[in-house]
This record gives sequence, structure tokens and C-alpha cells, in this order.
Amino acid sequence: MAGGPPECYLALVPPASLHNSVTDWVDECARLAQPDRVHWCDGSEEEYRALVAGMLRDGTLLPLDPHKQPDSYLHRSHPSDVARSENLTFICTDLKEDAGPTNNWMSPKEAFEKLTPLFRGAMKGRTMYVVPYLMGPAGSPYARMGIELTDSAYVAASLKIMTRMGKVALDHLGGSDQFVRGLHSLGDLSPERRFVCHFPERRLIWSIGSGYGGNALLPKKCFALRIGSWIARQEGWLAEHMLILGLQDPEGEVTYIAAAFPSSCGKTNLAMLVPPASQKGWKVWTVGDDIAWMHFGKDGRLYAVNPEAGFFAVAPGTSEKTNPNMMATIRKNTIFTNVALRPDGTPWWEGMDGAAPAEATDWLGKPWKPGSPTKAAHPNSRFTTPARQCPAISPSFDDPQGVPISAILFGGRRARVAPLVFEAFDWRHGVFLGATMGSETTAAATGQVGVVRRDPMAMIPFCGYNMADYFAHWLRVGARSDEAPSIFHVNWFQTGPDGSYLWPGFGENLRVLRWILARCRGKADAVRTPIGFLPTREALDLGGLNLPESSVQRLLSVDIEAWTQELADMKAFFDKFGTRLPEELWQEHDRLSHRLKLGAA
Ligand code: SAT
Ligand code: MN
Repeated sequence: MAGGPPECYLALVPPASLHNSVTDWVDECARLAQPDRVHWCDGSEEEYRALVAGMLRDGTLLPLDPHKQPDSYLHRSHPSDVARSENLTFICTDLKEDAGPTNNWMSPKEAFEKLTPLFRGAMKGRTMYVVPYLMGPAGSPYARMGIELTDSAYVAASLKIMTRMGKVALDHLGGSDQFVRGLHSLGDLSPERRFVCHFPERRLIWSIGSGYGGNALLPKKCFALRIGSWIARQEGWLAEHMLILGLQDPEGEVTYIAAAFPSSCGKTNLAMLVPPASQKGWKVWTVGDDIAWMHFGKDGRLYAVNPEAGFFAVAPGTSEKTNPNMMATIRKNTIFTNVALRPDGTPWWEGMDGAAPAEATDWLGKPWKPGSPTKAAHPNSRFTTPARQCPAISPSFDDPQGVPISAILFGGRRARVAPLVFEAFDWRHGVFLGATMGSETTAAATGQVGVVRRDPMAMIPFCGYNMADYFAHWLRVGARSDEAPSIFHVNWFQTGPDGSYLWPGFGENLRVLRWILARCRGKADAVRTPIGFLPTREALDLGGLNLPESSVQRLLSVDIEAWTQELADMKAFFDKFGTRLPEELWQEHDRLSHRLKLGAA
């Protein structure tokens, strides 16, 4: 192959060692979708470069300035295909009750009948990429195999960034037939013919009609969360929508925290937090920004691995101020999707540092100027970038055993009600806090933005089975060990009467993490309130923040009336699950109600 990457890099022959079921399934899918070519991806750099070269030729990718933004590209998705399509996402279990009231359900028979004609001939004139990938560190007992078949070179290239792809994955698979099957086609990109179907009992995903994010990069939400959560329940572990970070104290000791927030609520920023100058000696290590697979170790502690190898994070609002580590991560080897383009060939989005460019091309490819009525970058525009490039990437990122978790955080985007931070009384109460989490919706999913919805453990769009069973699973898991992590609830998003945030957030969140850490070590004061343990003012370092007294008051107090109103909404949510909801959660609801009454007295 002298003279650089070949025009069209095709590894046509599957590796010899593969189990027949792999090649049989690939053949079966190829017969259905009828691609012109089948390309077995090896995950090499040459292959990635060839994929990119092809996409530059056909316009799927636009080049960015090779000096200012090396080896990086811009992709513009179809304007109707810009976020996860939750209403077109289905859990296809044999029994409807197994999908539960929070998922869209379709019977497997109906799903196959509906989607088979859509897949038939869908890849004519296209290449079908066979993408083997490993979720989790190579050599980890917790790593899992998947294969995605896709007719999107953008998806194949993105998977090279987001997963451990190609040879390393096939080496892990060996002659085994244990892998999650994912069939994906862009179809005609029409929302009328778009379906993202999961068959957890068959460890299978069929997705058609979308090329975007979680709809199309099947290892991420479809496998690592929806199918993953199903497998996790069967095997007694947890597959969660959580960041993982290591908090290093000034003495050098690192404590690991996992945190669940809904999409676009700051998981990535928290995972990459840079302590402000006032917090001398503290450091945050990033293990993951979106997904945690957690298993109990022999010592009874819960260990987390990040199944992913890259970040697919929201661009708008990312800046040197909000996330300098991410700005450093995306300096090269990054695919930007639906951001704006500056005349100098660099990407731009709302909330980036400095002034808006005098002129730019918006995410649709149209001219844009400051003052234009529309945003230059789509609110859910993203970048896909290798985790390894993050300056704060944890030395344990690739640790096959994962990192021991001391605290689990649940949090949402709540303008009112939820104080800055509080700690659950125990695991069971913590599961109740997770199960009743509420958050205002964001642009990460199609639909109305800014309405409060119950989003238990930030898993409402991602739990692959009946959430009542999921809560029961959580309760069981915690009962298994005395070493289970402590559980906390955080909310960075309370606003004052003028709509501005009461808490500065970002790097200053370290102050909250420090209290959490001190609580885990039994070294911080708290007050017992009806909703949990809140920090005393002295226990939370607020020095130098100059917060108005009224803000501190709101951040660290419990609004009994607002919480009492929440009770009804929590009950309405629990009622959806009927008798399948674990009795323990009703008991926690009663206890909260009782404590609030006493608190009001
Ligand atoms: O589109 S994704 O599901 O990958 C991103 C997200 O919503 O968190
Ligand atoms: Mn997410």
C-alpha cells in the first residue's frame, strides 16, 4: 500500500477465527439490505483516514483549517435528524409489561414486520461497514463485544473515536458467539420511516432512518444503556447514565464519584472540572462523561468502568471558562456535527469564548451574522473526540478492574425545589431520591424544552426494561454489600427571581464535591432535614464567593411547601407502575410525607 491510504480501503474478508454465527448474521443482513460492498473494519488509522477521505469527497464531511484545527471535520446532519428521537425508540420485549410504562413498546413480531421492508434493499449502492467494537477496557472482565452493521461512513468513523474498534474487539471476541448485534441504515432519513428498536431478549438492535448520535451510534445508548441495563439486571450489576470522576485531595488521595444527570445537564463539565485558584491542591481526573458500568468487587465495593473510548458532547456553552479540559481535548482529531463554521475554517458555537464572529455559516450551511434570529450552532450540536486527548484523563481510564466508587450523585436541572446538595439517609432512601429525580427537558431529545419531567436516575430514555423492576434491582444491589457507595442529590441550576443562577457552578462545584467527600469520610457536619442531610453553612466552603445571603438561604434550605407539592407528582409517577413498584419506594414516599408534615409543624 505504498503512497498513502488507498482510494477505497476495503478489507473484504472476515477474519478466519470468527464464530459462524457472526458471519451468518452478517450474510443474512447483507442479503436483506443488499449493499454493493461489505467492508470489515479493522479499526486501523489507515482505514479511518480512508473513511474520512471518502466523506470529504462526497461532502459528508467538510474540512476544517488543517493548522488551527488539525485532522478535524464538520458534518451537517439532515435538518430533521438532530437529536435522539425518543418517540421513535422502542423496546421490543416478548411481553409488553417487561418494557414497562415509561418505554414505547412494540412486539418483536410487529417490529420485524415493520422494519424488514424498510431494510430490504436499503443499502443498495452503498457500502455496509461491519464494525466490531469493544465496550470497556481491553482485557477487562467487564468489557463486552458488539458488532454494528451500518451504511454510514460517518457512523463507522465516529465509532473509531467512541469505542475500541476493529482488531482489538475481534481479538476479545475470539471464537465466541457472545456479542450484541446492531443493524443500522440511514434508510431515506425520513422521520416517517425512522425506528430505533431494541430486542433485549435477543441482544439485538435495529435502527433505521437516522444518522444522528444515540439513534445511530448503537454502542452508546442502545447497547451500553438499554441492552446493557437488561444484561446488568440479569447478572447483578449496574449499567448507568453516569459520569465517573476521580477527586484528588491535597494529600494525593483519589476518591471516585459517579453521577447521573439527564442529557445536556453538565455531566461532561463536571467530569472535567478544573478547580478554581481558591481550591489549592485539589484535582479532578476524568474517567467517563456519560456511561458507567458498575460491578461489585471481591472487597464488597462497587467498581466502575467507562465502556466508551470517546466523548460525544454538547458544543454550545463549551468554552475555556466552562470546560477548559474539553477545549484542549477537541483541538485535533475531532468530528464536529451541526456547529457553525467561521470564515477561517474553525468551528464556532454559542457560548464559546470571545465575541461572536462578524459572519459565519450556520449549522444548516446558511450565512449567519450576530443578531440573526436563529442560532448559528444547533443547540444539540456535538463533537466526537477521543477521551485519551483529555488533559485530565484518569490514569485508571484503561484499568480493567475499574475504579472503586465512594459516592453516587443524582441531579437534575431544577429552577426551584431541590437545594444545592443533600445526602440520602441510607441506600434505600438514596434509591428513592434517584427514582423521583425530576429535571427540565433539554435539546438533547426532540420535543418541548424546559418542562419538568420525572427522570429516574437520568435513565428514563435509556432503561431497557420495566423501570419498576429497575428500582427493585437497585434496591437489591445495595442490600448486597455494606460497602455500597453513599448517595447524594445535587442541583446546580436553582434560579432567583430574575432568572439568573443562584450558584456559580462549573469549577466552584468542587466545593460541593469536597463536602461530599468529607461526608464519605465521616468528617463533615450536616443537618438532618425532612429530605435528607444538608450541609451546615460552616461545613460547605463558601469563602470568597460573595453570594448574597438570600441565595445561600435558598441553596441550603428545604422549601417544605414546594416539597409537599412534589409528593403528589411523585405519587402520580409511581402510580404508573401499579403493583410492580417495589413496596419500599411507597414506604419511602410515606416517610417523606410524614417528615415534611413534622417539618411544617
Ligand atoms: O445522542 S446521544 O444519546 O448520544 C447524546 C445524549 O442524548 O446524551
Ligand atoms: Mn448522555
